[in-house]
Amino acid sequence: MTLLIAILSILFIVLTFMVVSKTQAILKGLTKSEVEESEYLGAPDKFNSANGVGLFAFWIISIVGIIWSFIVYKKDFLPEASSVHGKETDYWFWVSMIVIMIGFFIVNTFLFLFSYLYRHNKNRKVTFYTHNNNLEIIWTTVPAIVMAGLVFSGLRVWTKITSEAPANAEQIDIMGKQFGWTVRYAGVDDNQFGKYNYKLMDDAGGNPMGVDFSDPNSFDDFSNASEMHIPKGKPVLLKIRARDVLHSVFIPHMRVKMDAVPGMPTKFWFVADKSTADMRAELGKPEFNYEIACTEICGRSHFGMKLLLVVDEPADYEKWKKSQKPLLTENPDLLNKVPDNLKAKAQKYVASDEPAVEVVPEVVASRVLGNSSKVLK
Ligand SMILES: [Cu+2]
Repeated sequence: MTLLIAILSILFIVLTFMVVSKTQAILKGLTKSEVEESEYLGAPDKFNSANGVGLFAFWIISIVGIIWSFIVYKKDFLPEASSVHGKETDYWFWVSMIVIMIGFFIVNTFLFLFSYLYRHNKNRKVTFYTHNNNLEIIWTTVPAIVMAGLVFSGLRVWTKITSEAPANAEQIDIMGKQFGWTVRYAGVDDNQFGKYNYKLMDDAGGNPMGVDFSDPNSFDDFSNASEMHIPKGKPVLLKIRARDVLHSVFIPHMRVKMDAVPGMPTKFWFVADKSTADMRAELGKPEFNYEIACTEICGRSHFGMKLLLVVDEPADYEKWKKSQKPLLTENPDLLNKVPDNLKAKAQKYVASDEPAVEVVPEVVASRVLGNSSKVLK
């Protein structure tokens, strides 16, 4: 690779030098009184032919290269979208791509063909042709109509994607921080999120998302820093926030992308229509997993900022939700943050029917580090 770059660099320098010296020679030629007879203008028709043929050959090689690279690298494209809106955006992406490519090929074919057909010939006089109204009307209106069609159809899809989420959407609170994602669910008892406040964010205290425990809706909220589950075929609304710097939620297979901005909550709703199991079968890859990546350069470990995404069948999803432990159960010390008048209500989540587990400091540390592995005594 280094050798190739070196050869190309030398070639570039040599060609630049040749262009400069030729230009100087032509300029010198122009100062002569008998321009028509000059050695540089008109005389070397064979050079003009070589240039014309070379330009057209360049275009043919380019077309072959474009088609070849498309065929060879098609296997690296993302598979068909796993979300309802994703199929629609993909459709319009390809419609735009085809329209643009048709225009690109027509314009460039004429450009290179004309530079060959109408190369200089001393026996041919240039026609002075100022304009042609009909031609201008055609090449203005046709692209205008096509472009307007693309813009309006895109706008229609975009309005739908960014519309309010359906009322039955499964809501998930997702927070980006250097360097990981943490998700919170509203809990199976009330299905309501408790409030949060950035002032309450406390990694050491087991509350990295700043959940407000003076709000009883928080009591059954549960959180996960190692994976996010969503149900297949149901609308999911991501409530997106960032704790420190700009991040961006990116689920490539779902065609989901939305910035996470500190101090400015954003959202994105979508319907996943292929479960993790469906995708494994479709791709023939039993180890396939969806992932949520960060697509905003957010610091040194940006590249590692990802979260496992599991798309479950709705029944499995409900089962998974029930198996998750509320924040209060995971970290009983959080009971101290509950106001006295609500302690009785919160107690239910702390003293569960299971035998009391003693939480060792490593549990808190592992949660803060975004690692779900629990170290229990
Ligand atoms: Cu990030």
